Amino acid sequence: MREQCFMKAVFHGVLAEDVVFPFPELGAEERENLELMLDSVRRFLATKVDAAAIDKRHEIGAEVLAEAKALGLFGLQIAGEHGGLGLSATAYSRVMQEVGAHDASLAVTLGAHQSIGLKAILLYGTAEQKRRFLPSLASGERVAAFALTEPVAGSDAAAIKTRADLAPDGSHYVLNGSKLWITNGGFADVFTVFARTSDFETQKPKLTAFLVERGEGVRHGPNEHKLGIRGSSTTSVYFDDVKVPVANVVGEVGRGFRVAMEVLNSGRLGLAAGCTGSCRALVKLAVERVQERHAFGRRIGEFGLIKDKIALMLAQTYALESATYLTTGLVDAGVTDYSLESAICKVFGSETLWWVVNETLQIAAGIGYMGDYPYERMLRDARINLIFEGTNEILRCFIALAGMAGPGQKLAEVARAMREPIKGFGLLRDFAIGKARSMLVPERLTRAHPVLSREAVIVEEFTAILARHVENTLRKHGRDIAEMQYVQRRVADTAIDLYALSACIARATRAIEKHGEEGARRPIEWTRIFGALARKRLKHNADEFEANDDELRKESAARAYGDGGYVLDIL
Ligand code: MYA
Repeated sequence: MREQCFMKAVFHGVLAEDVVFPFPELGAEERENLELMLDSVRRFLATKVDAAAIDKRHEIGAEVLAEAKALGLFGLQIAGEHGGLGLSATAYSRVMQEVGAHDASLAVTLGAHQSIGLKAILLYGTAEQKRRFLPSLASGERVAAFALTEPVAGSDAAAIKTRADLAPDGSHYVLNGSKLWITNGGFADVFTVFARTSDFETQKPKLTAFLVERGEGVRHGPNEHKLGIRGSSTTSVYFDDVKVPVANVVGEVGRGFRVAMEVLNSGRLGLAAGCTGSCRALVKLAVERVQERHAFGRRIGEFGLIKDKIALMLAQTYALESATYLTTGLVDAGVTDYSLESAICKVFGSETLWWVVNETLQIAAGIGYMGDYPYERMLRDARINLIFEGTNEILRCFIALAGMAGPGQKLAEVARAMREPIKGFGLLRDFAIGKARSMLVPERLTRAHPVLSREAVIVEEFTAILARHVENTLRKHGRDIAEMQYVQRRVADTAIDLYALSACIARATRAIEKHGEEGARRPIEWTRIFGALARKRLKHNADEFEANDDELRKESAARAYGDGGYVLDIL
């Protein structure tokens, strides 16, 4: 098992290229099984799932859900011994991609059930819990939901108020509290609930994860009226003196926050896969539209500005697909820490989809805005991805701070060693050698195909720049970096581009090695287009590390809080 992943090393200025090269591939048998599975999923989606009707009726419908269950779609990653299909992270994501391409409401329902709802049982459940819960969840006889968010705890997940008090005889907990915006809340039978089990009054309490079965004391509110994913059920869920057996604690008592984070790490990958599917479906719609629509005596696809949109959509979708499946490949290879990569995939996936859906609607122009066509529904459906499973803002902070934690620790150790130079001699020597080496021999992506050398240089150059800025910032500001969100955003955006471009290069390299340059024309082209886009953003962020108007913007916002909004007028 490999512990550390690619991006944490990047923050130290190190390109651990053996982690991303060769780009992961499914084995022949798994690939064959997956193709068979995808055939039946596609048939089911095409013949039974009417996305427009689901959106209008605000429900998926019992018949569709029953068929999805019969196909095994509720137990994709649950092991065969518990009645599931036992798919790898890659195969699971590939199926979610297919569903996401067809209908977001169904993708979200399936994702809430197994990407996050029952995931804690897979990751932390005891053998007894797996036996007790998984078979009925795999068949879809019971549906799961993930209950973390509360009225006062959204991004600040640790601030939840729901509490679980251990009964005096120690046999069960008594659960009280309310959860907000719970996907599948209207019909779920099993909830993974996060509650305080001690430190009831503190800001950062110890949380515990519980498996709570619907029964006495469990109620849900009405379905929320939503902008998109209208066929999915989103409700409040209330727990009033619910008796939860001690045997239903998942993971250790007091370690629930870690359980929630690990579940979300894997959930965010499922979301990125769904976004990949939607992007692919939108590119198809756009390509069809530009070839059938005529203006000024020509197909609109012949115009340069339309071609530009299509080319950028292709390149961004390729980058998203590459980053997503690089990460699922790492998970399947046994990498245990992929928290940065999955957060990157979630942010990059949701923003790529939002951009692609907007451009596709723009290409469709008038009809894009009308309710009789799929574009506006897909736009509404796509919007939530920037918000749930961690808002993109909080995830940018997470990417930056979690990435900088390693270099921060190292600098602290060096500072300690400098105070005790004799004891810390070894550490200081290694640090000095590492510094000298990184200045003389910059890190290289030696395994990138030479055809992609320009793109590889972008990764090399900006990895060094990122590491330098991280170190300088940490030296100058130390722990205060926790409050410096402008810097965090730049660091996170740099990390996102570096990861996505590395994934493109690794995948295109594999394609060239297998099919030759001519056979790999698309991956090469899209890597180049994405590389050029990424370079502009990376350069912009690097420049802004040096000079920016952060303070001016902060002051302007603070003044508006006093003013109560925009106060100027032309009158
Ligand atoms: S579910 C609700 C989603 N909610 C969130 O995602 C909450 C976001 N907030 C957070 O993630 C945390 O509160 C943050 C930490 C990150 C802000 N992996 O001191 P800390 C460790 C591993 O930073 P805080 C929903 O929306 C950290 O290292 N560890 O904590 C579903 C530290 O460890 P240590 C992690 O300041 C909707 C400790 O935790 C991670 O309180 C349905 C404390 O950290 C991590 N990631 O805030 C979706 N993070 O103490 C269905 C932190 O050892 C979707 N730590 O140093 C289905 C898809 C469909 C697709 C459709 C497509 C069309």
